[in-house]
Amino acid sequence: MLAMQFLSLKCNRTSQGAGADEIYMVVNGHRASAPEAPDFWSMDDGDSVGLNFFNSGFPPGVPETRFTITLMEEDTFEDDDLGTVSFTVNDFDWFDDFWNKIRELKFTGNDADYSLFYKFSDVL
Ligand SMILES: [Ca+2]
Ligand SMILES: [Ca+2]
Repeated sequence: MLAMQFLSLKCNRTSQGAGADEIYMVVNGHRASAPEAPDFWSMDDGDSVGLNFFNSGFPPGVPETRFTITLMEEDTFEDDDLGTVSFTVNDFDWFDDFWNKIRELKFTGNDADYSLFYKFSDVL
């Protein structure tokens, strides 16, 4: 079945406020973050983290299914929303190196600048 394969997340600029960001993602309603506690990636300007997971919320044979990805920054009282990107596979050109192309999503809310790299993958 078709899935998003998340490759890496790069912090080009942290969000408003001093110091590093505590980043997690919400992918189709499910929180995705660092594999061990603490439950986020601590990221500063120029940092990059390798990701190695697939979105698993995508039913087989349903390219209309929507991917919705939100990048969040954890704070003590209220987490900051750094932006949401939403698309379906049908928004892309199947004949333009569909499976191999490394794609980038940008998240620029709260004065931040993050790049999330992924590709589409056919997983069993
Ligand atoms: Ca924070
Ligand atoms: Ca914050």
